[in-house]
Amino acid sequence: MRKTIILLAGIIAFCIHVPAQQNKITSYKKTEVMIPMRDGARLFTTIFTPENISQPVPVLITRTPYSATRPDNFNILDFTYTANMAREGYIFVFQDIRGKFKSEGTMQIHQPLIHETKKGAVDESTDTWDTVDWLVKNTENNNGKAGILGISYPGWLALVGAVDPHPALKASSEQACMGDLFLGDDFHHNGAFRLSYSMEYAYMVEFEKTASSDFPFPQYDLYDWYLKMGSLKNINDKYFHNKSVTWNDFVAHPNYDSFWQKNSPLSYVHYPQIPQLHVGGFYDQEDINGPQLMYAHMEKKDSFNRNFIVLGPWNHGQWGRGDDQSSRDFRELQKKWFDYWLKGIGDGKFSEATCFQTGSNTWKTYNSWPPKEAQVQKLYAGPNNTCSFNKPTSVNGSVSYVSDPAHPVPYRTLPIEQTYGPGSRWRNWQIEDQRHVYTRPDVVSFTMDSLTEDLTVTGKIIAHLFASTTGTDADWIVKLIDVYPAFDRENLSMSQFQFPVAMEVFRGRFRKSFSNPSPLTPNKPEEFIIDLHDIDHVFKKGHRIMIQVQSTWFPVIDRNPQKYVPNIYLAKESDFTKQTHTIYFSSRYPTYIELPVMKD
Ligand code: PG9
Repeated sequence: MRKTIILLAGIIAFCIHVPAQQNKITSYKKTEVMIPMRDGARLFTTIFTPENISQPVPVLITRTPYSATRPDNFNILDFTYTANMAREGYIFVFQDIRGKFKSEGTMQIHQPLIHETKKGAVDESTDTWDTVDWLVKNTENNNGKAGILGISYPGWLALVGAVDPHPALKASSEQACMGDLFLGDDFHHNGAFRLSYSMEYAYMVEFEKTASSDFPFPQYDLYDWYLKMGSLKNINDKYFHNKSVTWNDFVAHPNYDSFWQKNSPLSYVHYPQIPQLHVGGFYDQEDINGPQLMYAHMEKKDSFNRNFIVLGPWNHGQWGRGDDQSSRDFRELQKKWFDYWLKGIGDGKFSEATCFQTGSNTWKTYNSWPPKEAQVQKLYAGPNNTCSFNKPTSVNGSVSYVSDPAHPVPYRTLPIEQTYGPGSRWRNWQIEDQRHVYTRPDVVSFTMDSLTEDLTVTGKIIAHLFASTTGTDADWIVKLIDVYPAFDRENLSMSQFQFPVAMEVFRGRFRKSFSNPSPLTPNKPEEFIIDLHDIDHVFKKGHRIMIQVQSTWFPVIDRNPQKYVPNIYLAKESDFTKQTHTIYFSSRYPTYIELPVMKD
């Protein structure tokens, strides 16, 4: 009996010892291969295999248009994003997608999944299938299971790689994927064109196959450069000369036509065929919408409970590289996710939604997203630059400002560096103090009294803006701002800091339809409904809530001529006109923001 107990104890100790042994992985071997796809194109792939492992491990794939070749001295054990997983053993795979860097074939940015409708066609989903198939058959010491993850474009690749997946592909995590490129990410937001980002991105990705080159701007601060560049038409006339397919698509498809509709994952990603962990940042300057949109879209058909979401206080992909606690915590969650689906470790109990709540700065979990228990309260703009939870009763109430495309409001403090250029502050502009525009005459702010208790707002923020213009088109930028107390004696610069909790732009012509725009009627008040995305934020006692409205956000958003023209990408310089815009806060036209408020 004693012997049995000792033997049992020995077995238990051995079992417990297995993960400890895995912890000791100290080296990886790197190999480079060309993996053949079904159409004959071969894709360049780097594989990092752990050395001296005692049992087979899963494969974790990242596919990218930004180069799978890491610097020679790259050590997967030091790669912040997955270092915790590397220490315990995974086979890491990085692949150049077709047409980029060392891979064969032709790249088309954000190509829809054509294999769904065209038999025999290849796309990023079939390329993922072929890659997984090759890897599980050819990679030493793999356990027959694969996962896919990535941030941004690689996040979209993880999303579409999980459509019609190879049987060995067991889990995916799309992170900051591009959702709909007309409605909400990268290239446009609600039909408004993201000028500086899109122009610089198209140049970077399309002008050279084997490099990501920056547009050769002759100056550092680009606010002025974009202003002098004038109408969008000049990009082709002076710089691109019709050589960028993506730019030409912008010009050819100014509305949400079948080109953008087919391009949207809403049309070709339907439900989670394998477990999917969507991950997004509340302050993502590129793809804030993708994870929220795709989670909500796939959730409608998630009968197998495979759809999950994590949201945190991050800029684009910060959770993958950040040294802050929330990023580190996320990477532990990411490890648990893949450890469970690919190694069978853990109980597999993942919360439907996991959010790092800002303001309270704590992690929260929810059974549904947005949480059903939140109750919408309407925050109304009011007279004398105030706002409150009381609906306006006066029949009159409005404020006007002149919006001049020749003097657009900068979207962030100058200098506006090249998006990915040296010293660029692009990553953090969504958390900049909005006082840099507060005093401009073409920005209006409505501020509430100080809160007497904490107010927790969790879920989707929707603005209902009642506005008019003397022109026939207009852009509306609405911000929900957390104004810090008047005196922060420990950190003086945070006193009255205007923290933009949520903000978004809407191009007026699309108020009735993104596919069939129509001119605004001069001086006619209309309602513009603007989705400011999901948040989880505590406005603390002593803080004030502010609604801020403006009509230019330059040069991240191109200038609206404010005179209706059929195609803004072809507008003439003379089409750009100064107009007076009016925001209403009357009983008939009550501008408000819907806040989903959580009760304790
Ligand atoms: N957000 C990026 C992007 C994807 C697709 C089109 C344009 C930009 C990215 O960083 O991958």
